[in-house]
Amino acid sequence: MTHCILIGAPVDSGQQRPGCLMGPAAYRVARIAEVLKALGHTVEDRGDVAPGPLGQESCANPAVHSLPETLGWTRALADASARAMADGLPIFLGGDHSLSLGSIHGVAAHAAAAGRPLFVLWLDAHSDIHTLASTESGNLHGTPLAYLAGRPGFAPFPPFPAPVPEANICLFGIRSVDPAEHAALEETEITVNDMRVLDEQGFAAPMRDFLNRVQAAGGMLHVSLDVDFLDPSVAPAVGTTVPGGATFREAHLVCELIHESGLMCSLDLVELNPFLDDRGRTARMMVDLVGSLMGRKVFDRPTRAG
Ligand code: Z70
Ligand code: MN
Ligand code: MN
Ligand code: MN
Repeated sequence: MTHCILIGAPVDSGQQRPGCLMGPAAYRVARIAEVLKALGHTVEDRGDVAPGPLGQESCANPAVHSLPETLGWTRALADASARAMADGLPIFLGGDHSLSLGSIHGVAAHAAAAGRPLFVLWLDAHSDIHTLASTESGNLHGTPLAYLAGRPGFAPFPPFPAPVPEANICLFGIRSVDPAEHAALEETEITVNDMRVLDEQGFAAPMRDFLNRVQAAGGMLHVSLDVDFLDPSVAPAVGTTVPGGATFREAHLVCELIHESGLMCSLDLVELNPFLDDRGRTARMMVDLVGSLMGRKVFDRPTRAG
């Protein structure tokens, strides 16, 4: 039994297709709290976070937009996240992926204070490892991984409390990488399980490899689940659809493996744009995956060791 803390993060400033701000409401309508309670968990809904006050910050890259808004969200979410980590397992209901600049900030502060290594699993079509200098779209939802890895160029942002070592980061399912991101990834130790790797090796073995490493290190695991990790045929409600994503079954398997590991301490649900949904099916799909992440299974049986 886990104490689950729902935190609405209606962030829409990290990209340019309005609608992600409706995400928290859609998850509640899709009965996320009831699904968690039916699995035996306790649930505390802390409502939606309010963005912090707007400053006047700017940066050298003229493409970057909505920087003060995203900074306001980052500060407010970092604070809400650190407080929730002390009380249970926070589930951030997004909101675009720039919310992770704040959610993981708070998680990292908590892990550092607890003296435990933090690991981050990025389930996404994109690598989200732009810096403020390298982004061409100027969409800050493409930057959180660089921020949490402690890469330079985030001057207007609060310093990241304890950068996550590259060896503790795993990208999973990616299939859309910009040239600057490609160059950045090539010089890191970040584990890159792109779709080529998963097509060849399957989803289970690379996932078990990573989870085993987290376990061996006594680590805490943050999972950041972008809707576009999924194939658009099962999850159409995203701004940028990228073909070739995880199927219904592959995504559920990943979630079941994460649950069995018992390692997940915090979760982001990001990029749901309910304005683009088809009768709520993407919201329901995401809530269904949260069910698997939190213990729903068809049969309770000993699982094959990895
Ligand atoms: C591209 C950029 C992105 C969505 C992340 C895409 C970023 N690399 N898009 N998630 N939907 O604009 O920086
Ligand atoms: Mn993303
Ligand atoms: Mn994405
Ligand atoms: Mn984009």
